[in-house]
Amino acid sequence: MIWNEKIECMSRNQMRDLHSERLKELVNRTYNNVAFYRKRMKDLGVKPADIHSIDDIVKLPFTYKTDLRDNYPFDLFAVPMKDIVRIHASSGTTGKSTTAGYTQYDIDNWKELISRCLTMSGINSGDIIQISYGYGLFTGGLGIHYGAENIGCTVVPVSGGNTRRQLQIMSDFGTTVLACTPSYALHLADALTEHGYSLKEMKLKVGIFGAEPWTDNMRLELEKKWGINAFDIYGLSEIMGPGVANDCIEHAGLHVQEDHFFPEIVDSHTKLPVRDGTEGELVFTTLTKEGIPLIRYNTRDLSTLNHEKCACGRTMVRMKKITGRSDDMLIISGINLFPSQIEHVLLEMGETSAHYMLYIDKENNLDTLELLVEMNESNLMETIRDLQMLSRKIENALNSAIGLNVKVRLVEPKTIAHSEGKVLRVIDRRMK
Ligand code: DLL
Repeated sequence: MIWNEKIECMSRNQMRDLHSERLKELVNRTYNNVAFYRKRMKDLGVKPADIHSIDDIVKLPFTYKTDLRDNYPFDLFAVPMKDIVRIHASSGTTGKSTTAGYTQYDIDNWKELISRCLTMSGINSGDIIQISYGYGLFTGGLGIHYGAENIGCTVVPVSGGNTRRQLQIMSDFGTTVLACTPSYALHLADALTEHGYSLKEMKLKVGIFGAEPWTDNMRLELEKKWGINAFDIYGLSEIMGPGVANDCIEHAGLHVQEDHFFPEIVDSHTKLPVRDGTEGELVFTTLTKEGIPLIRYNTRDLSTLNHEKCACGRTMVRMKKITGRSDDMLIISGINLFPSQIEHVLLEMGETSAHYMLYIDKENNLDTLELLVEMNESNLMETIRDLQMLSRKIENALNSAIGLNVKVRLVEPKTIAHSEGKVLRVIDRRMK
């Protein structure tokens, strides 16, 4: 089923016209209402009258997270506060937090976009959706909530945490859709038997997982563990929250809601747009947002774009599943490493769980890596020799996949802290 066939299957030419029309309107609006953008455009010598079509987007300035921080809390808002009906904020794990303001029109659009995402994931009014993303300033819980209600689902707004209760509700209420981070979905799956439940008594059939990078191998693992179809939902609070993009039944990239958010991929170094299929930083221009419209916001998430029509019938551009951010990239002894590469190797081998923690230290000026990996409950080793052999095997696999020496330490299940929201998997102690 397609929620909004007119838009989601629109011809590329029509979509282009819509982009052009909306971009011109956006540039006018931000120039007139946001001092920050007026100044940025003046500094670049660009006026709204210079923007004739979507191709002119390259004339416009980029926006970065630091700009949001510098204008904290409300200086980038484009409407008076009396028109803002909701505020969300990012947690600010890497610095001061950033805020997003929504008008009623923005909230209504968000509801529409989540309705499209959930429908794309095969969900309908017969479903019972357990929303285990956090409710509050984080956009995950409330963001998905309104769209789920809009398509007529039975919404169970559990919010994050309390594993026992999550499983009890899932079993008692007959939850058919679980919405949470992939790492929490893995934790919940691993906790099933410990809390006295079995998969057989659960009615789950779909997972709506996102808010953090996860590999295709993790998708297969979650699908196997839960017996479900797992979908990837992407978004960020600066742009809206969940629902900026979502993958369809084909699992061949995430459809970007490009009638509202125009995507570009730019080279990480030159910041120049690259062709379809070339990886770079994902940049969004919010074409319709009223509360806090952003022009060319550089997400730092790494992806590629594909404008070919999807087998599902949708024409909306697809972005490749995100496996990391340019600022997540670790440089170890000069070699670039994304944490997702470790997840990929572990799941490919399939002999441990996917719960890990990577510690990076500096010894005698050399970077060292120690990887703690949890064993599977079902695959606990009998002897120290077996443990050592498996550790060596993982070390070798990591070495050939990433070209780095990693010391692997296998630990018992539940030794590593499991997250209820976004997972933390790397502790870099080199600076301390
Ligand atoms: O994480 C919004 C969200 C909530 C998305 C629930 C999906 C589900 P922020 O806290 O602002 O917003 O974090 C945004 O998280 O720039 C990505 O780096 C990462 N991220 C979000 N979704 C995905 C995903 C929410 N599906 C940042 N895959 C983004 C990979 C993701 N990374």
